[in-house]
Amino acid sequence: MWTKRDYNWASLPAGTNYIKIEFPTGGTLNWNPQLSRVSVRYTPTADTDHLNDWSKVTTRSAGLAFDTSNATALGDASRAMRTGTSAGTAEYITYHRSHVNEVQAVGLFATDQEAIRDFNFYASRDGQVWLPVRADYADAPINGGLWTKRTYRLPPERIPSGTNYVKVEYPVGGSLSWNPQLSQVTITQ
Ligand SMILES: [Ca+2]
Repeated sequence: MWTKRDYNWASLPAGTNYIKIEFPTGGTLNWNPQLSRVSVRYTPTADTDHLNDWSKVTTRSAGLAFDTSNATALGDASRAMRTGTSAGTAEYITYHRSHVNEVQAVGLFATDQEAIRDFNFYASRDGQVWLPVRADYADAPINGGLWTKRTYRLPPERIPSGTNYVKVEYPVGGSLSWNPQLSQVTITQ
């Protein structure tokens, strides 16, 4: 006659990276007790940068600024935009987050003014070597249909394992420095 005992911990302290299971000491039988199975469940945590300031951004290029005008029309109090329309080096922001699992980003496009030129997304293990990651997206009209809100998603299966850095790159060129605008970025770890 044996007894099967299921142990459960509802939650562990935040930031826990190691778990130790200790066997009892002493007793009369070295083969008792026996550890049958261990499972660890991990709940991803998501953090959103609303682009109200640069506090959540790790690095950024020089030619970016916030646009806080037309907050009601665009449904967002602050967005990050380019300050010029150079067709040369692309403007960008990067985030350093360990073990990135998923990324979502919202871009706002003045589609009554010019066609959408997409943001580009990159993943990196070390912040040096960047790999492009193709994003899915869904569009919704805003500002009475004059603008388009494009929600990008980089699904977990497309993000290389061990990704610790994410780069969001603006399109180059175009006719309007303030188009497109980056509304928010959510990184799930
Ligand atoms: Ca925002």
